[in-house]
Amino acid sequence: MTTSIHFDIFTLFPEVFPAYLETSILKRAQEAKIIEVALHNIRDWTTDRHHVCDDMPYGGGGGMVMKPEPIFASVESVLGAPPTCPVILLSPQGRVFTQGVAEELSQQSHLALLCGRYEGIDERVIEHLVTDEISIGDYVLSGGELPALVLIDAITRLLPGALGDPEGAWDDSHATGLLEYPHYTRPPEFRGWVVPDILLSGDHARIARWRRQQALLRTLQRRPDLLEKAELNDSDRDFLAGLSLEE
Ligand code: 9D3
Repeated sequence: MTTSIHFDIFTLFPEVFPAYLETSILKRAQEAKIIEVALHNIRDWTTDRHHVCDDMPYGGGGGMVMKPEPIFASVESVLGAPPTCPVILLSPQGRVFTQGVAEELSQQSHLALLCGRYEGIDERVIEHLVTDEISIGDYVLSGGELPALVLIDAITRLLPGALGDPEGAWDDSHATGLLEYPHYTRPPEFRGWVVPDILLSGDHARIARWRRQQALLRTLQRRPDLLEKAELNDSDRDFLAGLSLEE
């Protein structure tokens, strides 16, 4: 069986997507039919002369609200009514996107991504069309387009065959839980800054141990929250215990 996902993106700014979708892994994944991405401009489903997609909020207040009619018309004309696939609204109010959420969504064969703009979307869209709301983190963006690309990128990387190099897939899944060790490439000395000797030693067991310890050290220093969920073995714990004493 072969896994593939069809993404339907509903947006007022379809033109922002192609450059990223036509680059590197996402480009190859589309060529290999691992993913398909269809872009739909919500404005194409307006019926008024000026193609208006926003309006003033009932009850007053600042900003504009996305009107429900063109959103329902676009989503239902592409997906049918009611849609049978998840309809995900990218929204600051959503559950936060994580690698775990990416893994969950990678099990679907069809996903609709609805990108909000303006101050918000008419709540009836959320109540009666949207099945899931996702945020990519606690900072303010201008709309859901970049978050939609973030989802597509993270989900596609999990699909079989999407990463040309199978090492990469292995590394990704096994690195979860810890930050990465530092990477070096040639030259061995650059502006007087040298590559750690051990990496040039050819001693693969010592190199693997050093990398693991660097990953543990960095995670402790920068993301101690990750250490609580990480899968640690006895020698990891010995190393970390030894560190806390040194300070
Ligand atoms: C500053 C305005 N906000 C408070 C009144 C409301 C607001 C509305 C719309 C804030 C951001 C947006 C547009 N953002 C998204 O559509 C969005 C988003 C984000 O801003 N951060 C993280 N994830 C996401 S997913 C969609």
